[in-house]
Amino acid sequence: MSFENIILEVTAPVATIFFNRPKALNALNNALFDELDTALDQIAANKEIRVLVLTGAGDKAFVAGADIAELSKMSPLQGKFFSRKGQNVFAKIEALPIPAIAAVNGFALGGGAEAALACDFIYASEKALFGLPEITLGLIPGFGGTQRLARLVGVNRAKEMIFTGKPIKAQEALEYGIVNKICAPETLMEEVLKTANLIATRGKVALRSAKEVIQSGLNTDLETGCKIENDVFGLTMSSEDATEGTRAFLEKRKPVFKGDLY
Ligand code: CO8
Repeated sequence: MSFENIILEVTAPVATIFFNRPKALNALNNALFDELDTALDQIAANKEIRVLVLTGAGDKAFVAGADIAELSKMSPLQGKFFSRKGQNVFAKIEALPIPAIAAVNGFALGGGAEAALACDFIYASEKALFGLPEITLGLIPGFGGTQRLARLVGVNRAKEMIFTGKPIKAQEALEYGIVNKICAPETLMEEVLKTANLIATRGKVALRSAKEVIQSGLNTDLETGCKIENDVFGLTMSSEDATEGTRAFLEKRKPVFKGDLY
């Protein structure tokens, strides 16, 4: 499948997906979701890729939301299916066996904020603006935003953002814990790639395990979460990477993680 609405750039060990509809500020339409879904499958199947970065093409937007022109023509049932499609594709980012970092280079509104929230963490440009403005359109977030934002920043802050529809700047997003780091626009990708490449040196099996355990644990109580951690810890110990990592430490050398699964 060739892509028109996204760009997939693979420079192993990092893959970068650019949302690529700059004339519409990278708004998310049906075709874009289909392409993103396919790209995520390709990335998950590629052993050489250890980290995914998501960003927006152009210098103005990460993603300015769902495509309002497309949305306005949908029947309620089509809207429901579209919402489900977006939820499923973003859930795929969350369930990806490798870490995903959002490099938010501008507007991250509505579906754009929801895309970023589905990533494992976010670096943002000083110019970034986060918001869930659906309420201003007479709508509510529909790609997981009501759930992920409330879990990340707490119920009351999420309610304020969703009820007012008012976007917040990068600094406030940092204070809320939405963003891990703010960078100058011209150094954003450099900073993201630096972190991505550092993560890529770590064991792929352990990264996958850590992501899975954190994610599963978030949706359960502490005791169950620790039980999941305990089981996955045991499984992770059986990996070649774990043998290599501990041996390399004792031999005072850098580990070489192959990431192979038995
Ligand atoms: N959808 C479609 N086109 C868009 C969108 C969008 N979300 N955002 C911007 N564009 C287009 C504009 O129409 C304009 O196109 P044209 O040049 O052809 O007129 C072009 O991009 C540039 O936009 P502006 O001229 O408006 O640029 P400004 O710099 O003046 O403003 C803003 C930038 C503030 C980002 C402004 O464009 C804006 O407010 N955009 C809409 C933001 C928004 O409301 N997003 C939420 C959308 S709804 C949503 O995401 C719901 C998700 C869940 C859906 C569930 C499925 C049913």
